[in-house]
Amino acid sequence: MATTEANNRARLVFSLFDADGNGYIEPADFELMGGRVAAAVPAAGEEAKNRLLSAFQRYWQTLVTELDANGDGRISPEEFTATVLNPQRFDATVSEFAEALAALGDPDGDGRVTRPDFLALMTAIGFEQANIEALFDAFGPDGDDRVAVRTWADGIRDYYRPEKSGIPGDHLTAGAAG
Ligand SMILES: [Ca+2]
Ligand SMILES: [Ca+2]
Repeated sequence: MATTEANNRARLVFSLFDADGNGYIEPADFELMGGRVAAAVPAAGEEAKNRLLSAFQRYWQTLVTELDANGDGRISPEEFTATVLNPQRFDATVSEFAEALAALGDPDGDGRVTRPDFLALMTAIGFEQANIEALFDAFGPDGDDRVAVRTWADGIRDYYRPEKSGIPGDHLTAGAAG
């Protein structure tokens, strides 16, 4: 059973990953979003950017392999709902994406992500600023207003857990779900 919060989180992911807004997730959406996210932190190295781009590619491959029930080469909102029904099929892909995204937010490699870099990356994915700020605060930033790369990556994994509610990631759907 997926919680209401988990379904809201999945709906939000679908709407953002449908980057061109045509109602389906397709390879073009991942190209669009990949380009945006890779450019969000100018100080990030090529290796980190390429890692993120390949994580996005794997994400698409997993979606089309696991969810394209009618075989039309694109993922409809109805097909996407299976992500919360069969989370184990996505664990490895989500984890790779989580690590790659969080690492991109740490260009100087100190294991911490600053608020401006966090904001830039999450805005590139398509989240709203107020939601992003609330999430960052929920992660418990340190005295220099940074959160651990590990905390963020774990937060992304939690976001995709269908049994979870009341997690920091639920700040992202506030006012956006429905
Ligand atoms: Ca689309
Ligand atoms: Ca389909």
